[in-house]
Amino acid sequence: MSSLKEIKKEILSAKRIGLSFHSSPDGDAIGSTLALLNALRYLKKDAYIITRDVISDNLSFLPLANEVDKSITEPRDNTDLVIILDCGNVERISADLRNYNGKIINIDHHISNENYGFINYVDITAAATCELSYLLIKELGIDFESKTDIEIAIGKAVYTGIVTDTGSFRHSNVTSRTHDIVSNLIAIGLDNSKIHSNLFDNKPFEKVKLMGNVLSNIELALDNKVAVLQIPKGLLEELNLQNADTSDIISVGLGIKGVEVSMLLKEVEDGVKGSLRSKNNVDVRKIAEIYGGGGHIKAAGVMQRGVDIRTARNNLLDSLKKEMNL
Ligand SMILES: [Mn+2]
Repeated sequence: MSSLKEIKKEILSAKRIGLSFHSSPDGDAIGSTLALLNALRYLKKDAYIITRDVISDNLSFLPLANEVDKSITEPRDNTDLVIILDCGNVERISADLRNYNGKIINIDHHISNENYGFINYVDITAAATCELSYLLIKELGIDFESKTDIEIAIGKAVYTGIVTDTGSFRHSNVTSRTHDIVSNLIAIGLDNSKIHSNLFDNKPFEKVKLMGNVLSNIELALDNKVAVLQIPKGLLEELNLQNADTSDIISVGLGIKGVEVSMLLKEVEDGVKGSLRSKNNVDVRKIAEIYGGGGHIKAAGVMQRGVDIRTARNNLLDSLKKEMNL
């Protein structure tokens, strides 16, 4: 793994820096990127966001979130550095880099990261890429000790990625470093409770209706050890929620007594998107990888193209059956 010092050197010598993240960005992708964007602007660097995505409603409170608006989808002229955060592989980057020949720095915590950068800073012990953004920003000279507005602005973004990628500090990816970083942010005045509320007590009414519908059709499979949740395409259209984040619905399945794996299937234009979460020892990344997906041991995602939702469900259950020795 490269060092943060090397990344600092590249940032300081770059003339124009583009930042991007994984498609359908979550709290960590957005948080780690906006933390760095705020820091770079403060340091008077010419930096901007490249993305094909728009920001989800519950992340729009973050400083500079308005710049995640897909107005720039490929590097602007004279960009000599692109930094990609929280994205394991090139295909998933939310930016069009086909005509870009400059340097790419890859900062991530996914175990499946393909080291596609000129510099790769991949720390799989980080609970969130936001931890790495925080460390890099400290390396850049913002010490998170002086209680300034810029430190709070960056802290909001860092906290957001950490709280969303750790299930509010309940997942096993949390380390003492995770708590150290957050402890420091709270010491300089970060309002953790308010951020949590912005993130989670902010659902559109239709989203709650969607949850009700999906939960009323939940099924248990494989000796009641796997919860299966399905979102047919028509349902999202009916509720006008085509772009909504549905990642929180899956955790309800995992909350059921005796369930070890929760699976959420979402029907999209060209196939079925699957999310998998595991409670104990089942490595769901292995299951996702069988169908070209990836992720972490306890949280993974996979897109199955050209199949209907029933086939996608059966494929994943067949693979889980073998993996779980059932
Ligand atoms: Mn992440």
